[in-house]
Amino acid sequence: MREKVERILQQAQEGIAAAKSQQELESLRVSLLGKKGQLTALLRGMGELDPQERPLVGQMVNEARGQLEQLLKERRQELEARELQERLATERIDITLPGLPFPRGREHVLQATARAIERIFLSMGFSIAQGPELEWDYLNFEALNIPADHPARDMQDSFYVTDEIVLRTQTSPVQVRTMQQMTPNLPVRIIAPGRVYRRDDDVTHSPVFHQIEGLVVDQDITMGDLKGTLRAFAYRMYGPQTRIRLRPSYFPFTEPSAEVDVSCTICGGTGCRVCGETGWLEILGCGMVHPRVLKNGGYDPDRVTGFAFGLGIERVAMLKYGIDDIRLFYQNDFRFLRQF
Ligand code: 2NM
Repeated sequence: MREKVERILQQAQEGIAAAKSQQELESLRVSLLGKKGQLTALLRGMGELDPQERPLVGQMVNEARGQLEQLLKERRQELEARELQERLATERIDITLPGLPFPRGREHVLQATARAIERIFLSMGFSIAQGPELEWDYLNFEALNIPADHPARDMQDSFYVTDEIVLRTQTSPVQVRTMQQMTPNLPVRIIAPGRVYRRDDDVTHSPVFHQIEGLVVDQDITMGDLKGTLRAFAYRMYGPQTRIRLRPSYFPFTEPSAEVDVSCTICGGTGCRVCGETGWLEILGCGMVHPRVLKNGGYDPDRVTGFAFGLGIERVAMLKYGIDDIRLFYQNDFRFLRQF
């Protein structure tokens, strides 16, 4: 019996010393001291012994249990300490490393372009007018002398919400609203910046884009006032070397109408890829406000005249920076936006 106990002790000591993990140590403990363990089996078998031997054997087994428990405890502490050392070595955090960079936001190139344009007209005495993006069909088309059979009024070209309401296709309805509110006061001198919507989608056209339109109404306003104002704008926007030219054009809401070119801001007028070798860039449309539009705004076309103009903010930015795809403005790719 003593030999049995000593053999178990001997093997257990070797096993415990060789255990490489707490898991391994635990299964060793169960196989020795657990319900079905070797030492437990010895205690169970005591019933078959001579009654006189029982106390002695019992004492022996209990001593062995105590020794094993002590050995297991010591080995577990060793393993715990070693595992902690390993984790401290491998999971070390270098608190002196720099943090992850977080890109700082900045003004969007379209917002910056709009503000640059607004600043110039504000300095010339214009005020900023605003209006709704969902607009009455009447104010968006009818009041601007755009007839019912005009292609712009087709469902194919505009976003209709109901029979009477449309997502504005230009900011000019804001100017009609302003005239209606101001009449009969003079002068009217406003710009209307904002979002507009058209059924169009390719590299130079977006279904949502941004416009700034201007309107001046007063006694004796002439085409000379229009040309001088736009020249001053081009000079301030693109520099004092900039020239402008007006080409006859057509808009339903102005008569006469013109398209305005500026000398190419990239090559200065000698011809390049951006201006298509012409030396000129078309930047806006303009004209003398049609008498019917003045009338719809509440003014008497026999007493006052006016000029108006409109430009696309995306177009201005694309020409300024040589951007060839309008969709880049809306994708919010910081690699693109950070360049401006
Ligand atoms: C343009 C071109 C020409 C324009 C006209 C008006 C209004 F309301 F006064 F009649 N606002 N803007 C206008 C004139 C817009 O955009 C290319």
